Amino acid sequence: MLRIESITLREITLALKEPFQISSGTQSRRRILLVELRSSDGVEGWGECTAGEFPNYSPETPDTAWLAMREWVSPRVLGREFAGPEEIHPALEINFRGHNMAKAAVEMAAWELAAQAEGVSLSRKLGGTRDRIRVGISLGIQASPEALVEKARAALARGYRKVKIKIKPGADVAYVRAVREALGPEAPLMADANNAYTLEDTASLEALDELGLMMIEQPLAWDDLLRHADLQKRLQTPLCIDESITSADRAADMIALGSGRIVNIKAGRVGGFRQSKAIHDLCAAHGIPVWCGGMLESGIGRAHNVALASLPNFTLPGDVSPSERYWERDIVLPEWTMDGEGWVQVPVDQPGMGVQPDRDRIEDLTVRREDLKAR
Ligand code: OSB
Ligand code: MG
Repeated sequence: MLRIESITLREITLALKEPFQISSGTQSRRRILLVELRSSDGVEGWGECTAGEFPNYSPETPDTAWLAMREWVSPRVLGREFAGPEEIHPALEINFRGHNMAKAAVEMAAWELAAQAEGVSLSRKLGGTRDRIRVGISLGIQASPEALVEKARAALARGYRKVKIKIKPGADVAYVRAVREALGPEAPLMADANNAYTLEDTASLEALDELGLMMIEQPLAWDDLLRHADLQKRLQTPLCIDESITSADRAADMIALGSGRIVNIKAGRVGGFRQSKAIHDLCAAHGIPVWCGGMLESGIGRAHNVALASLPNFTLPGDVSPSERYWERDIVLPEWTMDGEGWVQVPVDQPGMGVQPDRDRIEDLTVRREDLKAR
């Protein structure tokens, strides 16, 4: 039985080591919402909201998520008895549209709380089977092809097993081709357009099709599946869908339409771990590989991603880079590390997510806080 007595919302700001540019904008810092659940037995569960500062990836932002968590998510969760965390997402879906990242932050913290209460790792609580996961890096748009080549070369030397190159019109074919030529035909490269193209301007995408990419991620509109299916018929390279898959039903639509052959699962985008597991299972049944995406999370959201990526059909390296790739100093102890072959260990021998929130540091960084309690 799961009964949540209180939810603490906090906002912190963390400066990125370097600005991260995607086709729809640049960010130099993350405004991060953390949620801390407490059960009637005094067990805690932490979660992180993945909404970006501006609604250029999904419609949510830290401010809309804060409002949604306070006004609509918390009242449905606080003081209620759930048989387990899998009952939370259905309760949040009744006559409550959207706000997936707000819902997910609380739902995922409830899975963490349940894992802590049972003394099992979050990985195993979710059905994870791996002891370590392979990871890649997502490289933002650079000032020149030469600058990108140096970043990609350094990433492979560091051990990353997949190099994702952000692209936009004007920074696409020449950039990716330069990396392919410099790093050779075997280098595990992919491109992510974050919706920068339309079916009317596919020349760049057709040129990218010649460069032996593992996949091209979400070239078309953020909520599109039909046009992606048209595009996939014209390309050899598998399309990977990110933004458009907001639920297990949308993943089923992708499979039925042939909109893509690979899925990037971000638990925040789909409303939490229950939907992530459903998408994982559906894709496994259809022979569709999945990998764990990222939203430049702090060590808390990262812990949840590591646990999710330990499920069996996460067969491709995820955007789950170690703490050092993002921050001078993370907010968990220990920080997330990666070895020289691109492995991140899954903490399966400890209860819950396997890292400790650095409370003193989080307290110092907190700029806004609200305590919500069961009535
Ligand atoms: O499309 O995957 C994306 C970051 C912000 C918004 C969208 C995306 C990303 C990333 C980050 O690629 C990957 C990471 O967390 O390392
Ligand atoms: Mg993406």
